[in-house]
Amino acid sequence: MSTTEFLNTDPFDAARAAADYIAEETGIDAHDVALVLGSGWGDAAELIGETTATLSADEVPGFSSPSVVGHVGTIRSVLTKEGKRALVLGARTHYYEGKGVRAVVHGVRTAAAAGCKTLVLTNGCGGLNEDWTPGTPVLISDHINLTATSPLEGATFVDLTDLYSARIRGLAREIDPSLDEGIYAQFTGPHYETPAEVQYAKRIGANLVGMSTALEAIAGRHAGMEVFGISLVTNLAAGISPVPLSHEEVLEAGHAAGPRISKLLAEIIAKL
Ligand code: 8IG
Repeated sequence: MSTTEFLNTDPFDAARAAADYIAEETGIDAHDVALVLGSGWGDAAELIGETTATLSADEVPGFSSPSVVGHVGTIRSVLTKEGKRALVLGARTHYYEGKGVRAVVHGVRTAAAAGCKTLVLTNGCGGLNEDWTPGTPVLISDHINLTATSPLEGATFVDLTDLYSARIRGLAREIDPSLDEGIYAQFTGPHYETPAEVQYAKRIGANLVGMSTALEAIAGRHAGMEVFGISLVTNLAAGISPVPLSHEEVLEAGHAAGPRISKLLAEIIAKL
């Protein structure tokens, strides 16, 4: 499916076509849980189970290769020890890529069409709480959508009161009681915030800032999935620390967090 064809197709038909392709190529008629891997989470899928099929994102209808180097461009079918089928989407489309909101949530809609009842969204983001040193995982309890757009079109009035599943957050805290919760503000990016924008985000109630997740969560809820979101704070948001972190420190912290967040994610999926 070319970009033009994709834009001219009903988004739910496009998701159906992608899900049919995935079922055909993986040999799995219905997946149970979808996992979207954000920055810092690439290796976290390894512990979830055994990968039984790997598709390149650009071969699946409506998907395209990620434009950010380091973002994994594959779609994998993983079999967990508990016998659940996980669809691991390593190919997130960001709003800042300019492909439109339909493209941003195509993976989420495809996951729903592929049978997924649970949507696990991960991301790397900036933190506003100084206690959250780089490498800290934080459960998303709610979001503020600052993109000025929605994945829903027309008179689609979806209730978002309990968008981020309290049930799954509870499971995560049973695994690791030290996990904090935060409110995620999705900015459009691709630039990072100014210090004034970070203070604005703080005043309106956010403590995590990033460039993804909120639009996908809305589409996930609309598609009927139970949504769980978890952020990896990879840096303090602009202006929060008087001493700017070095890029090396950030990379090092993210790397050091790898085993902890991988194990956490695997244990959450095992408990769903
Ligand atoms: I990694 O500080 C990462 N992604 N908007 N702000 C925004 N996105 C991010 C940040 C950040 N860090």
